[in-house]
Amino acid sequence: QQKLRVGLVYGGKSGEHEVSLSTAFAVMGALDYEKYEIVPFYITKMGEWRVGELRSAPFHDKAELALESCAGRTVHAMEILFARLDGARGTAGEANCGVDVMFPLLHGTNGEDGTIQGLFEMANMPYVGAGVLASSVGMDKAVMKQVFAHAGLPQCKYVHFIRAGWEHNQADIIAQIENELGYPCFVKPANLGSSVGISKARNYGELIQAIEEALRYDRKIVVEEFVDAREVEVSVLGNDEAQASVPGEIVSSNDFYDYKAKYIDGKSQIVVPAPLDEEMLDRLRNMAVQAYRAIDGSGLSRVDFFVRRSDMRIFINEVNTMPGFTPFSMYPLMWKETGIAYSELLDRLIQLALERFEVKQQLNYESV
Ligand code: G1L
Repeated sequence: QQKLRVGLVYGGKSGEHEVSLSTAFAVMGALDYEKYEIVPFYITKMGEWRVGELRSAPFHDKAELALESCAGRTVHAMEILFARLDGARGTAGEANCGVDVMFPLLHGTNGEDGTIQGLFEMANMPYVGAGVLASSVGMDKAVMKQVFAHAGLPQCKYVHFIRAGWEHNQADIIAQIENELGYPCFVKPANLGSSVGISKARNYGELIQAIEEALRYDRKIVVEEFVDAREVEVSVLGNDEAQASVPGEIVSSNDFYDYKAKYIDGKSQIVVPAPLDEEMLDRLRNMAVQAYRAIDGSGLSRVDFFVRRSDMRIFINEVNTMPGFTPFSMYPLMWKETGIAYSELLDRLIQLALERFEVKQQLNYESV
């Protein structure tokens, strides 16, 4: 029985380089080496790809992920394209070391997601997680909100515009924000890749400042109404018949009393299941799958909601196709509580990648 070769791609130019390394180390440590071999692909902060040797065990030390000894063996991202076009099993001598499935653990370069997925599509390689469309929709808050609206999912009020609109109609945009949203409101770059550039505006002066600041990070801006709410999240796993996990809640330490919670940082805790009644939990799970379908998700996504304190109304916030993914992150913890342990989650994700690829190959053959 030949082992499946998994290409772990990590690092990258983004601000989450270090997070990506910790995640890759955790994933590498949890894979079943009876079933898999791995090929590490490290993308340096400069955007250079270093390809490691085929391995049948994890690295002992996280520092080895940098593939220093392979520094001479670098490939251009585009070389990945030459590997699998014939559909045959590759060999270790090829640019991609003959991997069977790619497992990307990073945001697309410059935070424009869907890009690395596009590279794998062009190379005709199976890959774990969301496809091109879901990845890019999930990266653009403005487009994502329009998709949610079309699917009839409740969300908080918002206004969106691009830099050119701001330059020409500043007064109209401000009037729209003040009339429809009021203060305080949140100003965010539409591109979710950048966690920077987000601010809360309490008045006209702060709003102008917040928009100018956000425009430094993106040409598209989203302004959201303030909702005094609890933050509840759901993990979704699957392709066309996706399943939702038990919902979890992020509780800031001020609200935290005696739940059996998992520590995230000094300020917040994860509580799974979220302390809500069964009916609410059911509605959240259903809405999570609806949102997943609306963005055409595959593989996995974490779907984030607000539950308004005053009336317990649910608002969808966002779908994250590349959620935090260490064993202590929300996404795997919610599955653990639902009955799927971390290693099994990795097996399922790899299986889903292969299934999606097979279905698409079938379509391609039939159209020839
Ligand atoms: F490949 C998956 F499974 F789709 C996947 C890809 C990326 C899951 C989770 C992530 N997350 C990350 O890569 C990150 C949050 C560590 C970004 Cl740096």
